[in-house]
Amino acid sequence: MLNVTRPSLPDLEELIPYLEEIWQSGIVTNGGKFHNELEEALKSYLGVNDISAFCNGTIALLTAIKALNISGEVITTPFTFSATAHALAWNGIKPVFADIDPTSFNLDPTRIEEAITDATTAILAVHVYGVPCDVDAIADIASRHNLKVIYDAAHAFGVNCHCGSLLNHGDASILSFHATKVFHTFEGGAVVCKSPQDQQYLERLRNFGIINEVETSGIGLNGKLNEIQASIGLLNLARLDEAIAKRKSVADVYSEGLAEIGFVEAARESRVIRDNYSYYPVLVKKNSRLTRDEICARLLAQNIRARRYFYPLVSSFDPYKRYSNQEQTPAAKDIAERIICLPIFPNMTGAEINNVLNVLSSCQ
Ligand code: T4K
Repeated sequence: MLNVTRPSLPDLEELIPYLEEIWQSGIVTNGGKFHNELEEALKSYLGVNDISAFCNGTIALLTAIKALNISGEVITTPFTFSATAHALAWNGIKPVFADIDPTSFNLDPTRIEEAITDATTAILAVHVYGVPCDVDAIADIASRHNLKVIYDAAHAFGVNCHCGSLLNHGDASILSFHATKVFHTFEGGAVVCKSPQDQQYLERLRNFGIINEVETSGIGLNGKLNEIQASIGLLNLARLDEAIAKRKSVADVYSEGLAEIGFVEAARESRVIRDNYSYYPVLVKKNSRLTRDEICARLLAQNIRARRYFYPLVSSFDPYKRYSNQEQTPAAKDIAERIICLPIFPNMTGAEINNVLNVLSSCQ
């Protein structure tokens, strides 16, 4: 089966020395040597002042929301993975879904502004597929309405926008290091905060709120990344540029092939200065002979499991549907009904890419 992604794994022999050292030291978690080395390496790779590693992206987001003391209502996108809205709801916050821009697939700033009420305290925007949100417009809205901004940058590892690392925008950005991501630690995540005080408080919350053996402050949780995850991260980071270059080659072949196939359009956007090629989304045109689901079924019949990220919209899920309505976000509804994410990963072979293109071509 050709899945939407396949994780890059370091050579097993490279991992052995890390495991030996972990076994010898007996320190397997709670801020061990490799954990600290990974945080340092990530700071310099990503071009950020500080970063805190987490056990996964969802817990990273949950903790960032808590650290920033966000409450009430938060404006977010329905076109995302469920974790984005769930992290708000777990914090007792109401996610308010605003519509997206049909070219970037990210929150449309004008729709954000319309959704602001007296209860709004923050904007939680997602850089979907690693394409940067309109960070300047969002910063402007936030400062005029005194709102915090969190970016769910789960897809945006290593992405640069017009002014350097995308992660330097907003009060905090969160990353996912899940196995399906460009950079991974099997499971993992991280948070970059703008303010050093927020970063410090976040790190305390990551470890139950513990200050010292006798003092705890803040309702913390266990968000720590362990030493084996950190070792995988260090090994993957060393090969990341190579992996991203391979992803780019796959994307280039797709783009060339898709130019000949009329019923889909490549869905990429121009604000990216340095892309990570984490996903390869295509949109099925409205006048296409086959529906998106019929095309996915044809691909599956040839053992190609493309994915409909992000269909259905999160706003239609059980916890949210009682107060949200897909008709209020027509652009998101339309994109969710026409999107297909094609398989893309560093070691995808030419034959695998051609297979995908051939099936798509036969759907014309
Ligand atoms: N915010 C956003 C915007 C996100 O997209 C995500 C996660 C988060 C927050 C939360 O971050 P984490 O807490 O996950 O760190 C996958 C991922 O599990 C999820 O991390 C990701 N977004 C989401 C978009 O995709 P599924 O349910 O589609 O995963 P699954 O198991 O179907 O995997 C996809 C394909 O990958 C499989 O067909 C096979 C392949 N695969 C997967 C795994 C786990 C492998 O080849 N090896 C593997 O180990 O959610």
